[in-house]
Amino acid sequence: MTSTAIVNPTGPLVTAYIGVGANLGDAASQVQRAILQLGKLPHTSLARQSSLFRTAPLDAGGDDYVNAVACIKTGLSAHDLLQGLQQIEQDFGRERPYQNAPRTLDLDLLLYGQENIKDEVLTVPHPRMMQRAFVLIPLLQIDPFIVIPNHGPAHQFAPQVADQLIRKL
Ligand code: PH2
Ligand code: MG
Ligand code: MG
Repeated sequence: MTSTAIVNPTGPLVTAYIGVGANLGDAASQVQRAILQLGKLPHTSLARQSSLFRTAPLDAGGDDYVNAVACIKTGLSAHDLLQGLQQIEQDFGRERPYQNAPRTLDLDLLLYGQENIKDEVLTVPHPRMMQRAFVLIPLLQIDPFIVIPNHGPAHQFAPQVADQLIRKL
């Protein structure tokens, strides 16, 4: 990261949730190491992480994914956090040959406090998180009562993803 703006250096940290996925290389190792890297971003600590899950690719080809969700506390703005996530993806050799191509690491900003953000680079809450078992199930594991801004309690979406293959590693 080139520069890091702190939202409010004396104020409370923001709780953010990150979706982590990989289906290229040693996916489980990459996911676990990436989660630890999240806690090394500036002004950021790792609060909780879900189990690692093996999941069937959704709207994508390639091998099964390994997915997890991490909860961090951060003083970074949402956009600086996004830059940090993209830097970690780069450090893990992420390439983007085509949309939803198999990847060594994918880090998606799911939730940033209670904020709704929509601009050219960032949409938060992540617009497809309610339809994805590989996000919802790990998210509910670490926070069963989490509420998605503008959408309500996350658990209400679980029945709609019950047909998607996911199992704890
Ligand atoms: N990510 C995608 C598309 N499809 N499927 C699974 N199971 N896990 C993912 O992380 C995933 C996906 C695009 O980011
Ligand atoms: Mg993704
Ligand atoms: Mg992504």
